[in-house]
Amino acid sequence: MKDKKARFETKKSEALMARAVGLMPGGVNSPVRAFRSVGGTPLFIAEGKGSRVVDADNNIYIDYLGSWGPLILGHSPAVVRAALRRQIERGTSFGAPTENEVVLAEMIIDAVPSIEKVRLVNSGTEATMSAVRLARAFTGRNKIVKFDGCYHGHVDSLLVKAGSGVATLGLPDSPGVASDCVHTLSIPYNDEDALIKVFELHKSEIAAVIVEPIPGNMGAVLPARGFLEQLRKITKKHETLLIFDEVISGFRISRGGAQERFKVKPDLTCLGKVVGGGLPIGAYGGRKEIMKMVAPEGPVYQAGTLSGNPVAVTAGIAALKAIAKPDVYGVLEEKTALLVDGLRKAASAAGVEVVINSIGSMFTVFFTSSPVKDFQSAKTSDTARYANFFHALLEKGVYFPPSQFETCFVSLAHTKSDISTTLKAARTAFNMIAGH
Ligand code: HOZ
Repeated sequence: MKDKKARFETKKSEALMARAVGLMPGGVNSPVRAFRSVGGTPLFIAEGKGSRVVDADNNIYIDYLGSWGPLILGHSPAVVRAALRRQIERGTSFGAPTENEVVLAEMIIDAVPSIEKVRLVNSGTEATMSAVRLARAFTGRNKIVKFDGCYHGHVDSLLVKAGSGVATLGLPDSPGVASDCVHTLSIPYNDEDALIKVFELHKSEIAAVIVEPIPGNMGAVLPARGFLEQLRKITKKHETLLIFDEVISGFRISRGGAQERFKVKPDLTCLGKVVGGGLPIGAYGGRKEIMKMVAPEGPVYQAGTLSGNPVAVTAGIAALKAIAKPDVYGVLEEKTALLVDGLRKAASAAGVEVVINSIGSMFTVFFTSSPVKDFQSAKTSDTARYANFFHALLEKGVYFPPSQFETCFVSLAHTKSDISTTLKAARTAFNMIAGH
């Protein structure tokens, strides 16, 4: 990465956005990155290395977006680059099985406690879509229970009271999915009473409960003590499948994801870009008895030319090998604790009320005084304050997600010096918010 100029100027990003808006809806290929809820022009990223990204105007930022989570090793790690180079020499897509698919499947099954058999797909959305279809086929039931503010990709039946971009833009449930929605029941996260009630009302109709065991799409939210266990208990009792959407928490919270950390085994698990080292991939897997219903072993159809694509699979193997080394998660947590502790102190010194939710290497700064335990409480955060905080950090070279309802991620590439630079920027940002 070359020496970049220090001045904060965004003329090239602005010019690119002016071209983009006429070509793509909102100028982007995914809504949150349009900066709609924080205002201003999205930065067009030209390069990423380690903990940093560089935009089209050559501004450098310490990045806590991390491509929305999968970059545990940071941007463009040498091991992944080398593996990709080797694969690209051999070919990029065959539409036929490869040895590396077997290797990646073995690695996933070895790491994730509940996965006995796995199918690779192309995205987290494809994984949740397929898992829901499979759950319906396995149980012979139709209804799906989800939680308000949890986001499972843009699958029709799961775009109900969803987090991430849907929450960011303050959209009601998306038009165009009405007929499927009648089978989706959304209840508050961490609410055991609501869970009991939904089963009282619909017990024998519920095919599956799908949940982000650690929600990351209403900002980071932690499961209350016993909540995941209660979920497991009630789903087992009613012979409903429990699906963990670990697109964010898989390999991020621990090698075996949230299910390993909380020792709760779902029936099916969905994984995303993390198993491709940040390249486009997804996976769903679970008990053999359920997975054997997937075609061609069983009748539940799901397919794709690029499923198990050799490029993404190769990157995934290299990344997962690198994070299988001892103490990766200890180091990540130490760095995150240092940062989060510093952020809390900086906010308090400036007299700004914040709640910072943090687990593993995930965290979110909410501008509220009440605990954030579900979507309702996440929405008490002052999003205008978040927008000011976001822009103040950006000007100081620190890139947080451009929405209150997303999560910051710390990678192994973040250094102590990155963290102290971030804290210095945060002190300025909090003081600016407090009007000092
Ligand atoms: N839904 C993604 C974050 N949870 C955002 C994807 C993107 O805009 O790139």
